[in-house]
Amino acid sequence: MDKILVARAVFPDVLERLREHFDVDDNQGDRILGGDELRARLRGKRGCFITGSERIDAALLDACPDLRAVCNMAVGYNNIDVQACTQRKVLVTNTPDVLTETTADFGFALMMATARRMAESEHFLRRGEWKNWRYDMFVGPDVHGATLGILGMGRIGQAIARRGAHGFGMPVIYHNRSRLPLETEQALNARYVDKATLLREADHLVLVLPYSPESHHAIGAAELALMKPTATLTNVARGGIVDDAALAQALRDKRIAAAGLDVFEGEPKVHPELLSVPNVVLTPHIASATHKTRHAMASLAADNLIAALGRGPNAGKPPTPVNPQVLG
Ligand code: 8YV
Repeated sequence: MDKILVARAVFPDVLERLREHFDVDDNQGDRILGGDELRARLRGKRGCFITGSERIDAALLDACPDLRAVCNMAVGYNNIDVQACTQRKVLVTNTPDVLTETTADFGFALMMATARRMAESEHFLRRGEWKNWRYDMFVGPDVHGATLGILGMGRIGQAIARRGAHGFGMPVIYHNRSRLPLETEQALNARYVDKATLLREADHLVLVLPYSPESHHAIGAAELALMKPTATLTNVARGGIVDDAALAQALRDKRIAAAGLDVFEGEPKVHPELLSVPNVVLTPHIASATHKTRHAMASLAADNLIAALGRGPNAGKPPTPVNPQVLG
């Protein structure tokens, strides 16, 4: 039986299914496996089930030459050096589609909570500071009818645009590496603009682009300076796309009205300045966290691993490969 590592705690039924096919080294204690320990546990394994928290790089692959499949329980795979995997004929898989609508729900909710100052006003109430109603208490910008800006118009970006366009009457502007087909733009009430126009015109800007060296600090001081002082910024993509220090400064200076962040540079650490500014809603990377979706993500990662190592009904045909050329 092939040996695999399940690097993090996972749903018991998913683990059981993996045990039907493999000799499983699991980590249900969920202690984070650091560099050396991850390397030691991966040695001799043919496959691994990981999450966005584990890093797979060339050095690790060289130390674990038996490894043939790296299956991520996440749609984003910036934690994996895909090129190094492809060069060594290691298959990489991710979990697209199953989390699109759930993540879009959360992105939209975070944007609304940010615009309507829900966290800030809740903290005020909990501190016992609510003595009187006032006409201007926690007023903020409207969401309905405002211009929704989307940076990164993939599956999740489009699902957020749909919510804004059809539920809230929002004109949508977007910037992306490639432009959407005209029919899709029309269906989403979306207009393609350059990045500077997006920053200047959006009332609520939502980031949904993948993290890569090209998107590192795509939003920094210069970009924040282009935004409207009444605008909000929401990030449900990856930490590192936003320069958190520059954002904290912009929030403190009221350069923009507010931000909603589900992801952070160097998470689970959060920039200390972000913890002290009031006009930011902070959540611990939970955009895909519904029972159904997390289970679907884990099941899909397991399906990929089982098929990648030549087992089960889809043997040799993992459903969502990132580097399918390895299969060919
Ligand atoms: C995961 C995510 O919860 O899928 C992604 O890319 O960011 C989240 O849905 C996280 O990466 C854990 O694997």
